[in-house]
Amino acid sequence: MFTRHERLKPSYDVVIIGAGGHGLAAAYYLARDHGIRDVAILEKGYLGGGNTGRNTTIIRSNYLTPEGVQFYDESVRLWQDLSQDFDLNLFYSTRGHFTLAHTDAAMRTMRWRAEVNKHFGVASEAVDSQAVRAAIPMMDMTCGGHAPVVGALYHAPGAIARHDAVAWGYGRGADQRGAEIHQNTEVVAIELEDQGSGARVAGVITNRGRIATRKVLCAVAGFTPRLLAMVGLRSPIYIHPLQAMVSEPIKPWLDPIIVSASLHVYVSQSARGELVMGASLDPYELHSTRSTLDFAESLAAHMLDLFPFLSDVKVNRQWAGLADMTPDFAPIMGLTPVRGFYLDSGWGTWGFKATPVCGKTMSYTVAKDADHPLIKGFTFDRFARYALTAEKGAASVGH
Ligand code: FAD
Ligand code: PYC
Repeated sequence: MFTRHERLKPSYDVVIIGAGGHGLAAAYYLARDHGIRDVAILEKGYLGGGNTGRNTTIIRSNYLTPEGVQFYDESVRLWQDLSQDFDLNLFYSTRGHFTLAHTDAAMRTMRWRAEVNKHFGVASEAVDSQAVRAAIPMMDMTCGGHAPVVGALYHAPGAIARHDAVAWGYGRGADQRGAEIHQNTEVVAIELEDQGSGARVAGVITNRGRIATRKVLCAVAGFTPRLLAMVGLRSPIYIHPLQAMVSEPIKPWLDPIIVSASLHVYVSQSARGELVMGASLDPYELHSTRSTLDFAESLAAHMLDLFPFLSDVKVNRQWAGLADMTPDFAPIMGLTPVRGFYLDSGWGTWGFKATPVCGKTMSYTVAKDADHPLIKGFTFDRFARYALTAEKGAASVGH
């Protein structure tokens, strides 16, 4: 699907570090919307091999803050046309998304989210337990007797898509428009110069040689702290593993996406029939993608609280990714104190759904050297200003 480039050029207008969905989408829109084609996307492993190829593909815009709701809503809009834009089937499938409430306090947060969502034209509503029972008749509404469902936040636009295909679609589209994708190419240092007006980017050093450039977009998710250290910046990002697993394929029976923060479990059924399941972050900082038996056991137990009839279903695969967590559960995007160094990070457990809107807004930001209006709530300097964008109440599960 992509041109193989044997050599790196000595310079590019823009270097993008990371060929995950975000880096590739930025390259695609830089070429398509801004006419910037002299772009190299450098990937230390293989295209889509980071969190883009490890996530559980939930797409939704039922966030809590006005900044979040508007941003993710724009992404959901962009998702609708992507298969046609790429001429590639992304298996985008609108399912509806239930966030279960097991307590009155949780129900209050659901109502709060529903009201903010509706204010911005996003289809979310708080529903009672009868509505949940009618929509998901196979669920044990008592959850094994220890966490009865009292209601839910229902978000009709909730969707899933094929994650690998998203990376391939953006990668192929960027490649066809002139951008170069270089796999097995690791950025090991970033060169800065300072001619009296503060540090600015001069180039990058890779395991295949030096590249001169004035603009670097860093889209490396779980590797962000290492890249920030290369330009002398610190952020409040901590890396935690996030694990997931899938069952063997079974006949389609689960249409909506189900999330229970109290039980630390979420599940959807893929087009292949696999149950795609996940839970909270591992509760310790760790740069590792190893899976654990503890995770599989506790997730399976919570799945059986919701759906006891699944007890004979086998687990097929388990894996983990590196989640770049911020204190307010919102991303860090845009300009930084180093001129020419742009950041798309802090995507933690929630960045897959944002892939299209990140590509759009970061390409604008790099092309114009000015933050896109939609990312104003997510800038690097918000921590210094104590102006956080508190999204924790809308995180998918207990993370
Ligand atoms: P990545 O896809 O991780 O790409 C970054 C790339 O940078 C990697 O390929 C890496 O190899 C490369 N790189 C790193 N350092 C260097 C270097 N020095 N030089 C060159 N290349 C480098 N989000 C949702 O919205 N919905 C979900 O349901 C969901 N589920 C998730 C489930 C799991 C188990 C995990 C782990 C995450 C989940 N997420 C979800 C979060 C989502 O996967 C990420 O936020 C998103 O994929 C980030 O995309 P990215 O392109 O920024 O990063
Ligand atoms: O952001 O909806 C989400 C999500 C679900 C699982 C991990 N992240």
